[in-house]
Parts: sequence; structure tokens; C-alpha cells
Amino acid sequence: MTEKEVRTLIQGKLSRYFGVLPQEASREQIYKAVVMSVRDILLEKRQQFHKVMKNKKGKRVYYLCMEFLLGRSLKNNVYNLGLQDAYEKALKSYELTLEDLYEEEPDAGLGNGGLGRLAACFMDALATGDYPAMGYSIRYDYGLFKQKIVDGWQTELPDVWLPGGEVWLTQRTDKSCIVKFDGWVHEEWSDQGLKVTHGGYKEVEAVAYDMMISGKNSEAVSVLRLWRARNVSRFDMKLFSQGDYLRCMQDENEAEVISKVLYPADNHYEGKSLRLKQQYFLVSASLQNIINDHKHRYGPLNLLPEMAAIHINDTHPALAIPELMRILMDENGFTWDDAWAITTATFAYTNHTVMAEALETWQEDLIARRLPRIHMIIKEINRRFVSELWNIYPGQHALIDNMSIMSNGMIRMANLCVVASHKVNGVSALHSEIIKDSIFNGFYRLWPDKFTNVTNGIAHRRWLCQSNPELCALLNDCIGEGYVQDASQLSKFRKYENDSSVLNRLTEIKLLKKKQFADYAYKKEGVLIDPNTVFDVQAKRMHEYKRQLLNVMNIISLYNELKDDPNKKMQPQTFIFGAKAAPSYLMAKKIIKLICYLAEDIRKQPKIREKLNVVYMEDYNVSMAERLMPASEVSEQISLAGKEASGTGNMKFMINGALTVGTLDGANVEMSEAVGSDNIFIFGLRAEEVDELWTKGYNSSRYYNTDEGLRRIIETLIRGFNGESFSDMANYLLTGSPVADPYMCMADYESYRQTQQKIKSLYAEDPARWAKMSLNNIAAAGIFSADRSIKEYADNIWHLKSLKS
Ligand code: 26Q
Repeated sequence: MTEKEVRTLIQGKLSRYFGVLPQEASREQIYKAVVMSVRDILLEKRQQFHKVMKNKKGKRVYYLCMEFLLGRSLKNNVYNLGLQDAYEKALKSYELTLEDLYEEEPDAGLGNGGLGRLAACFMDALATGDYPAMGYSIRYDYGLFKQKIVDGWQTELPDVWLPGGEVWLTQRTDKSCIVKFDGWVHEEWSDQGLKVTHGGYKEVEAVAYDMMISGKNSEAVSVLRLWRARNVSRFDMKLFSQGDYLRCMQDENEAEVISKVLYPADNHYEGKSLRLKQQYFLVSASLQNIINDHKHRYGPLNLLPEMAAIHINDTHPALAIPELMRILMDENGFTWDDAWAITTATFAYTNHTVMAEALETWQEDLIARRLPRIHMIIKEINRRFVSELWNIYPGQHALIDNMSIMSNGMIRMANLCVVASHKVNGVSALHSEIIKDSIFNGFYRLWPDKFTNVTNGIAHRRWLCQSNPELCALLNDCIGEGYVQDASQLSKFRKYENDSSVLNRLTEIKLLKKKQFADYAYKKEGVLIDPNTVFDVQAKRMHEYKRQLLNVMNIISLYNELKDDPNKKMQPQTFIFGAKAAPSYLMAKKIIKLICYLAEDIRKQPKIREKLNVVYMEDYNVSMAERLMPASEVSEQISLAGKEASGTGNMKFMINGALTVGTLDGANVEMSEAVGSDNIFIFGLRAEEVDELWTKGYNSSRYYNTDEGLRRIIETLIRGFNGESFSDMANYLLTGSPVADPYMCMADYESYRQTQQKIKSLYAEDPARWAKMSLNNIAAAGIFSADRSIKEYADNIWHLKSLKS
């Protein structure tokens, strides 16, 4: 597409949708016109792809997920379509740059963190790999809240993304369907078998909104279909004719709350009725859609498993299982056994956590009330499964209760998913082993082949090519551009590990990205960062298990050192934090406050501030991450071993040349193997040592009693910062109940501190070695591309062919 064609497209949009001439258009109007023009190109491309698919009649994957943390789309699409030059030139006549317009776009924050961002990265990789794919989620009116820190305390503001984000969405009224809640179920046996009727239900309309996601140099365009809940408008004619106009309008709004807002808790389960409604709303609309699609394209539903792979991303869409059973049996006359065979051959499930508080268990009576037919089906799935278990393991009550889907009036969604899926995967090698040994051990022994691993990956074109064009220019000079399409080619960069001119350029690029970030941070939040200090970054959701507190403990010890001797020679460091806490997660909010007060305390002491700076970035989101990752030098991946299923931020830092300080947790293990133990800083207890220590009896005071450094940190916490004591944090570490220091910050502290010391001296004393390590990290990051993850899902789980092949 030429510059002229692009200009004509934009002008057309401006005049048709806004009635303005190019010279009168506001920046916002130009932004929207540009998005509309890109959307047209994508729609056209999608139609072409549809034609190809129709001819091939192949299988498709449907990825169900309550969250897609997309961030911005304009840059990604313009980049993938290779239209940068054409648009940049066309925009000259408006005296605008593409960068200006990118900044106009709000982040689509329809997700909490890792899981939602993974889903977004996967859509990109699916399109690039030429896989026929469709994602399904909810069109939340409000995404993840905006974070405002007021005197150290996180407050939440609504995230209004639609005014600037809606232009990406194409409403598909032709795809609308009805989702039913509440009511009663009636069963009747007749000659034709069991007839089930559901009556007295409430109807909610699901309206589809499509978003196109492009791939790089590929034919495919992924579609993300987002459902919005709308009231089914049914005038009560009786009331109306009686003249009660206002009353007959009432109750009209009840349904629409379903798609109002994203639940802002991650790695934590809340058994709220509205959340359940959201989940069923997503699942029911999506399955109706998939089934209609299938009938339209292929006809008989017994072919479903050959034509559709449906993926359940964590247990949040698990109700898809009984919903498919319902559709097959109640609406299409299948027997239980046939329906079950189709269902189990169609679904696959990914687990993202082993933490008890994150496992979904719904109260049976809530499901019975809201979803009476679904409740019956789950009960029957469980009845048949448990009776099978009694045959296999007679008398083994404890084991059977552990594997049962229903127990003590609760429904365990993870067990439902394992029973009904043909494949179950964890998200890193370690995590996939842990689920086999712990929560799913019974299932693993019963069905060893069901379990597999797919290590997470990231959209490296977004996180490297688009976020760090300067680094890519260096890569292009050294190894060509093959890595853009095939991240494994990054390994060619390794050849330059001793090339001082390349290493120097690498160091210069890092400094440039640090300067850019410092400018951005100053403009956006007024914080001062010296680009000549080392940037040590922990950016991820705020969670006890991720141990931002351990990071803080080390900072406190550095602070104490400098207070003792303000003239002490020390490599100047900037510790940068970015994190949102779930609004009701008090402990997480207290940690944010601690960091902010500590930062403020240090800031008041000019002499110390030169060497030790702590920065809390407000409202960390995808777009901020895109600026922060390239500017980072030390990546903090310090969760208690066994707790972080994979992590994906770790990979984004790595590919941008940051060195990782981390525990052997999640994908850190594989990162360490890929880059070699000389190029990463591993510390702390291993997962099995953590287990052993719990079994032996963990006593955090032991470390307090034997480690003077720790003692001083605890004392400093009690004395406090910036006029506020943090003795509750000291108590948490020493006497907290039900357990003190549940994530073993005390146990890992000394090992962490020593490792931090090592990092600091290396940075100060051997910059050439640092640059070499950084280069090696970039060169080894290729396997953490989402392209690789998606290929593994396609080959081993979905049995899905790329249209390339
Ligand atoms: C469940 C029920 C009710 C309300 C909310 C939730 C809920 C929402 C989001 C539970 C969990 C989440 C998100 C979990 C998550 O992001 N997990 C992360 O997934 C990443 C991708 O696999 C991993 O890299 C991280 O290790 C894992 O923590």
C-alpha cells in the first residue's frame, strides 16, 4: 500500500465519520480515522484468509479466556502489516508522526496480569504462524482499574477505555445469542428417552464485538470475539397499556452489569455470584457460536473434535464443559455417552497455579440456583467419574474424595477440567512437574499421558522489535532480520560475545533506553531518575508470594549501610517498582505503602539519594512495560520457589538484555538452562527444599536470632520511614498468624543479599563482562517466543495444522 492510498483512506474516514476536512481534524479524529483505515485492511485480509480456509476445511482452535490484556494495538498492526513508512509519510501532511498517534490510544486492559497478557501474546503468535484461531472473552466496559497512589496508599479509579478503544471493535449483530440464567428444570422420560426442559429463566443477550489481530508476514488474521451483555428488551404490554410506562422500563438494566467490569484479583479466587454469571455468560455465548459455526461449515456434530479444538485457559471458562454437554444432549439429541466422547475429545485445559487460594471451588447451591441445568450435568459427570474410581480403587476413600469434582457442597473446577479434557498442561517445566506431584497426583497416576508441559512464551515482536528498535538495529547489523520471524535465530548473536565494538554498542543502547525511560517517568509522574545508576526493576502484580518485600529488605540494608557512612563508595542503584494490588488485598497495599514511604525517606537525604534511589511507578500497565523492559539492567524474579507457575515478565526482561536475579522457580529454571548458570544470578531455596523446610517446621525467628543484618532490618521497619512505623510488617515476618513469614523472606534473605552484592560489584567493576552476559541473555531468549509455545500447543495438544504447512 502506498503513501497516497493511505492518505486517501484516512481522508475518506475523516469526511465520512467526522464530516471534517483533513486540515480541520483534531488529533483524536485523525487517530480514529487511522485506526479505521487499519481495521479495513485487516477485515479485508481476514476475508481473504476465510476463503483460503473454506477451501481447506481444516480444524480451528477456539481459545476461551476471561482475560485478554491487549495493551495498545495500532503500533502492533502497523508494524505487522509493514505499513510504517506509508503511514508515516501520509501523516506528514497532518504534521503528525505515527508515534504521536500511538500515544492517543488507551491501553485495552481487559486482564489482570500474566494470564491475560499470555492470551494476548498467543493471538499474535497464532496469526503469525498461520493458524486458524479465534479467541473469546468479555467486552468489559471497564478494564483493570487505574492506580492512583495517594500518600502511599493505592486507590482505584475506573479504567474508561472504550472512547478511544472502541474503534477497533466491529459489532456483529448477526452473531448475537441468548444466555439463560436461573429458573427450573423439568425431566421427563418418554419413548424417545429423557427430555429436559428449562423454564422460568432470565434471558441475557450476548452481543459480539470482533477485534482483528494481525500476524507478521502471514496470511492469517486472528479474531478476538468479545461478548457484551445486553438486556433483552421485552415490553410488558399489559403494564404498558395500563399506562405504567415507567414501571415497564424497570429491571431493564439488570443484565448489563455482567459485562461491566473485570474482576481485579489475580491468583486469588472469589466466589461471587456476579463472577459466576460472567463466566457462564462467556462460555455459553462462545459455545453457541462455535456450534453454529460448525453446523454451518460441516454439519454433523460428531465431527466436532476433528474440526474444533477448544482451549480452557485456567478454570475460569470451565463451565464450557457442562455447557457443551447440555447443547449436545438437550438441543441436539445426543446420548450421554456420545456427548461425553465428543466433549472430552474437544477440550484441553491449561493450569496456571497451584496455590490453594487461587483454585476455584464454587458453592454447589449457588450453581444450582443460577445454572440449574449445568448443576445437574456436573453432578452426573461426577457421579459417573466417582463410580469409575470406586471400581479402580475400591475402599480408597481419601484418594477418591481428593479426586472427586464435588465434595462438601463445593464444586472443584480444576478437577472438572482434568476429568473432561484430553490434555492438561502446566506453563513451565517445573510447574508441570509440580502439578503432577501435588494437586493432580491422583489424576496423573490414573492418566499419565494426559499431562504435558508447554512453557510460556512472549510476543517477541512486540516486546523486542517494537519496544526496542535500537537494539533491533544492532541485531539486524549482526545477524540479519531472520529472528523477527524465527526467534531461535537470536542464538546467532552469541558469536559476538567477545566483539568489543558490538558490546559497546549494546551498552550505549541500554543507556539510551534508560534515558528515554527517565524522561518518560519524569514527564508522566514527575519522578527523578539518574540514567547513570543501575536500573534494578521488579514489575509485576503485587503479591506476597512474588516477594517484593524481600527486595525491600535488601534495600533497607543498603540504606542502613549508607546511613552509617554516607560517604561509602557504592555503585549507585535505582530500584524501580511497578505493581498493582487487588483492591481488597490489604497486605499487598501495605507493601506498596512501605515502598513509597521508604522511597520518600531516602529522597529527603541528598547524599544518600545519589547512591540509592527507590521509585514507585504509578499505574504500571502494558504500555509502561514496553518502555520499562528495554531500560532494565537487573530483572527481579524472586518468588518463593514453587509458587510462580512460569512468569512471563522474566522473558521480556531477558530478551532486552537485563540480567536476572531469581530463584529456581517457574520458567527461571529454563532461562537458567538456556543462558547458562554463568549468565544469571540464581539464589535461594529450591522448591523441594521449601517443602522440606515446611515439613521440618519453619521458624522465621531462627534467622532473626542468628543474623545481625536481619535484626537490624526488623528494627528499622519498627522505627519506620518518613515518620511512619511499619511494625506490622516486622510482625508479619516474625510472629504473623497463622504462620510467620509465609513466603520465607527470612530464609532466603542472606542468599539474596549476597547475590545482590555480587551483581553490584560486577556492574561497577567489570562492565565488559556485564555487557557480554547481557548479550548472552538476548541470544538465549529465542525459545521463549510465543511462536514456539503456540507450535507446541498446535502439534501436541490441538493437533492443528498451520496453513503454511
Ligand atoms: C478467579 C476467580 C474469581 C476472580 C478472579 C480469578 C482470577 C483471575 C485471574 C484468578 C487468577 C487470575 C490470574 C492468574 C495469573 O495471571 N496467573 C499467572 O499466569 C501466568 C501465565 O501462565 C504465569 O506466568 C504466572 O506465573 C501466573 O501467576
